[in-house]
Amino acid sequence: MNLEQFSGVNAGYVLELYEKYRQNPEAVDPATREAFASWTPAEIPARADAAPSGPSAAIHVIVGAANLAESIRRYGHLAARIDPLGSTPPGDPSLSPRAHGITDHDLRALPASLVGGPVAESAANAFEAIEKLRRVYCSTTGFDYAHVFVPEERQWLRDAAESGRFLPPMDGKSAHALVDRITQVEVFERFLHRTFPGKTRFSVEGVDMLVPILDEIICGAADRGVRQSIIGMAHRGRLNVLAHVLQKPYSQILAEFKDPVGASTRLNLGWMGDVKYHAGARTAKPRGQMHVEMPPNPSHLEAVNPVVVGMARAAGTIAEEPGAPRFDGARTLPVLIHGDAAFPGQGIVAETLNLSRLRGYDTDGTIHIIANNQVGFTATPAESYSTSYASGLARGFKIPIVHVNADDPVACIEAARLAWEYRSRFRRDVLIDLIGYRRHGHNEGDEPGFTQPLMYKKVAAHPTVRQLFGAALVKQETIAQDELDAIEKKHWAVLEKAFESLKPEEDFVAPVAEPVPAGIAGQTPTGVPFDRLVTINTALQADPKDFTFAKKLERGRERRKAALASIDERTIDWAMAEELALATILADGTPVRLTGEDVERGTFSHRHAVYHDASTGREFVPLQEFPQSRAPFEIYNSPLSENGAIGFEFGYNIQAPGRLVIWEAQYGDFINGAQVMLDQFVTSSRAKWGLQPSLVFLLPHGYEGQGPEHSSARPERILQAAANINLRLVNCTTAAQYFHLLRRQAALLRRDPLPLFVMSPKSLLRHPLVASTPRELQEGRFQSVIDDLDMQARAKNVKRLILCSGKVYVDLITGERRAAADEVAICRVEQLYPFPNVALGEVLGGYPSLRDVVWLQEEPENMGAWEFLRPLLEELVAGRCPVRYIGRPRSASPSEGSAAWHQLNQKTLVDRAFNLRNENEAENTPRALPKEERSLTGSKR
Ligand SMILES: Cc1ncc(C[n+]2csc(CCOP(=O)(O)OP(=O)(O)O)c2C)c(N)n1
Repeated sequence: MNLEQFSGVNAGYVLELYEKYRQNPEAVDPATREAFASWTPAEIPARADAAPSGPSAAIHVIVGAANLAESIRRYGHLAARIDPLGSTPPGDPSLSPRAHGITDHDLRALPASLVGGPVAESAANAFEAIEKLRRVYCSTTGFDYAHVFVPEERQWLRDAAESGRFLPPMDGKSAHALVDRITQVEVFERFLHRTFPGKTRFSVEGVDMLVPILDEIICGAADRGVRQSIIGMAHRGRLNVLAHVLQKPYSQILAEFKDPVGASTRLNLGWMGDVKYHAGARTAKPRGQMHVEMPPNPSHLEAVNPVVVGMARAAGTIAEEPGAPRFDGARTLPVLIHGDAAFPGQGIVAETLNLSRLRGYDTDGTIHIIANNQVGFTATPAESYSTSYASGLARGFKIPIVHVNADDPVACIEAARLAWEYRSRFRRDVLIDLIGYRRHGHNEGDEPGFTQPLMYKKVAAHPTVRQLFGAALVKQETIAQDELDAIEKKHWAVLEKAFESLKPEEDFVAPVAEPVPAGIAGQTPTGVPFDRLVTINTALQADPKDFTFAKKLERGRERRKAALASIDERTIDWAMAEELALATILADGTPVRLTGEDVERGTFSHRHAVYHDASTGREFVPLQEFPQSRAPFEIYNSPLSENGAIGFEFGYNIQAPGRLVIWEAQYGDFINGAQVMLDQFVTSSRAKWGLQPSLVFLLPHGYEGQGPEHSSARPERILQAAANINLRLVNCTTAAQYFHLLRRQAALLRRDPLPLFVMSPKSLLRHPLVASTPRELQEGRFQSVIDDLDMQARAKNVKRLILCSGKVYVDLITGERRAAADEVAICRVEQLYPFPNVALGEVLGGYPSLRDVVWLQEEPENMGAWEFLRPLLEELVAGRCPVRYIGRPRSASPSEGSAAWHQLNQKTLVDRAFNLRNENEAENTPRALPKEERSLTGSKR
């Protein structure tokens, strides 16, 4: 036997203890002293990695005992009985003394202090201490925290588990309260089951302890002064949590089950709403001083995770003072409830966990609970994840995990208390893996026996947690059987009464968004007096003390300093317009948050909102420093995520509707990685849930020869989702337009909030034709349509009106044939949605001799705005002349891959635009699907 076999922490621990003993025998407890007294100096290696070849039996026994203890702490959860359906835990060989070359007899001869920790204090010897350790680690709770790398946290978790200090006392009063709550949870489901047979409710049964766990966490947090808890969860158990944790009235839930067709709210065809198990809620009365809130969520599992975390971040962000805002996580507690198949399967979970420790995203810890019913629809764990547990992903993020058997209420409450205390103390995420089963099929009309016959035989014979816990309490004589029966009757009676007195038409509360006040957007004044712009700009461009700018950036700063020397010079480029817009918004008192991939510098190295001292790296953020500011400015480079990052900003935005929240894509294309967030939250949440988001998206867009992946922000997708005035989509062409657009969005945050999508420029960021004069910032306002200024004097002669949007306008006006094309006018549609019907109508009215109206775009015919606009334009033109299309032909890919082809195609577009002779040619008219595409859907195939 060689000590090297026991190298590592345990050997080290024993040797450390021995060293302590050698220096001062009194420093160790008497039993350890006695054990060490039998060692001879020659047998003791100086260090674990310098072990001699033949240490005595005493050393091997002592090291074996220490290793056994460590193995139980590390791997004990593998032998824990955490499955209520009784499957055999996998176990681990290292949990037996034999694996360490020792016997129970050996352990009895050793002091308990070798095992260490609280269990040793009341144990007579190492054997007893090990047995106690097994009861902690291998019972109905699996403490899984060895992957936590911070020693202080690991020590705390070890002590928390082994001391049992979070175990709730089960005296008569607390046992009564707990069994009452469990009964309420169960009776609610059984009542719905009986009253609405077969109706989908995604019952909590099998993981009923979810509700008491939430109670415990929320009460713990409320006692510690947390003001708001935000719970994110999917379908499973949602109705139960809404009823019992968020106090949503039974009458309202029952009315939703009745689904009153013909109720007044349904008579309006614009009503959309959502199914009942997606609805959100907020407690009407606080629990203590805490409100509990649950945002609505879509079916897309786990998609609500970053939204909740973003909400918590916004709620904890103190945005009253200018400068950088402060975050105080002690105000808010986010709780996320996951499914056991969804947690490992949905990438958004990893994206959200990755936000948890980032500067701009940290919430001081989220409590995660996996409502683990050991099945996902019909899929088994073996089909759902490659990790050992459903919670495996959390390990990589060093999140402590407590696996707990959902049939042991006391263990569940202990897990909840430990989780809250850990979160509160270390301000980090923690996870409870609540392992139960699913009493019914995936939904209540589903037959689980088709796919899980054995499991469901067990489930059918398995008593509920209420029955098990009740029986145990009766057996212990903590509570009498008739008391249990009375509790059950009481809860039935409450539900029956609510049902009998139900008036579905009145009790049904439909979500309705505030109607949009007509025309406010167009009337919003956004100009800023020149003097004020000069004062603010001077402050922004002032050099901070002892700060060395990078040489190349100094030139840019000089340009910005000089830009307001004259009111009529075209000196304001895109980045400067943005900086002045944000500064004036802050000076008006509206907080701003700007995030996205590399936003601090800007993807195109144009923004420089954060400077880094060239010699020290120190940061300087002018928008946080200028004295005119009355509100905080936060700016963070986001992690490399779109779905998680947008979900987070959406949550932040709906929680703090008075702040201007902007997310910028690296290139507009990449927003398609967040299609779930766009479809499920940003564009539809108003119609489904009555939310009023106002998030701003800056999406670099434009055909510049970079290929299919850096050209299009896919405006067609945004337009497809545009209806009922649910968003604004803008593709504007001047720095001043952008300035007014941002200021308008800030001004409308309270009065007319809508998400804003901006197709933002790339090469045009610095283009002289896009630059504006200070006067345009002072006097103008955002224009949804800009008519052709050059043509107005000759409007009578104009035969073709070209309508276009964004960068292609610059290609047109810089085209060789522009100067000579007297009969062609070019009008910019700066706002694509809401469609500027009136403004465009006025433009058309100004050209009496039109022979055609052309929509010209860079995107292929099946992309861009054309298919959305065509019926609108045809209606507007009303048969006066044909409406034609000029653009790339239909294509499966957004653009050509070669820069040379791009140039050729772009030139062809421009040439066609000015070629009036081809007005009857087929390629200029709207075309039906090409033949070969149609044949694929034809009857012969
Ligand atoms: C993104 C997404 N994919 C698929 C589904 C369809 N679906 C709904 S529930 C479910 C099973 C979820 O299993 P689990 O996460 O274990 O939760 P449980 O229903 O068992 O509570 C599936 C596949 C969905 N809602 N969302």
